[in-house]
Amino acid sequence: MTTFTLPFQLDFDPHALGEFPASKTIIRRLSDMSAYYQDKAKVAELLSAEDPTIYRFWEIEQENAPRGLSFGVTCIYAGSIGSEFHMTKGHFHTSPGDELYITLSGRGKLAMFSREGDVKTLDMLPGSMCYIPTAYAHRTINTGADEFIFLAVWPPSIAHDYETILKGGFPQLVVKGEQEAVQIIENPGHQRV
Ligand code: PAN
Ligand code: ZN
Repeated sequence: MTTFTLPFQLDFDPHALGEFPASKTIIRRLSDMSAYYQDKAKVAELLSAEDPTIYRFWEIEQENAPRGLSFGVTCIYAGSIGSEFHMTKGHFHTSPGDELYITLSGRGKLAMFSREGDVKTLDMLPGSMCYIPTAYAHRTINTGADEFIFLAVWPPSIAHDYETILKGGFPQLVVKGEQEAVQIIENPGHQRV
């Protein structure tokens, strides 16, 4: 477990995240995410040859919960599964706790939706900060040709609900259209869970 004496400064290179002093490193490969992509034939084809890493994230959980802030860095590698760009699983927060995403490198989208039916898709570019209210499920998508890397900051009291997305998906899909255009389309398989 990484411990820091407060206050502290942390300098890190987003392109050398192996050195990030995380207390937890999570790797999501295609085999962990086959249920999340629409093109099941493409998933099976890719998995028969290799098991590509889709993204990785490094977390530092605040040890004095509920006080303080937890934070982490996510790197989504460039690529797509069929027409869908590489993306995170996405989740709801199950207890009150908003979150900030700050883009460090690359380009992507932040897909969000609330149970009340509000759907938002925001751009994430270096220098942009996105505010995610508690009630919104959130997923990030790498729409560029390079690694997409962002910093996330959240209160340590929250828990993550992945089940709802696993069962019902997001209402929107971010896909590669004609001439590599980034398109946001409706997900015909989305179910309210
Ligand atoms: C982020 C995410 C991270 C990975 O730190 O956990 O980007 O995405 P998934 O958790 O959906 O796999 C965050 O939103 N924390 O709350
Ligand atoms: Zn979150």
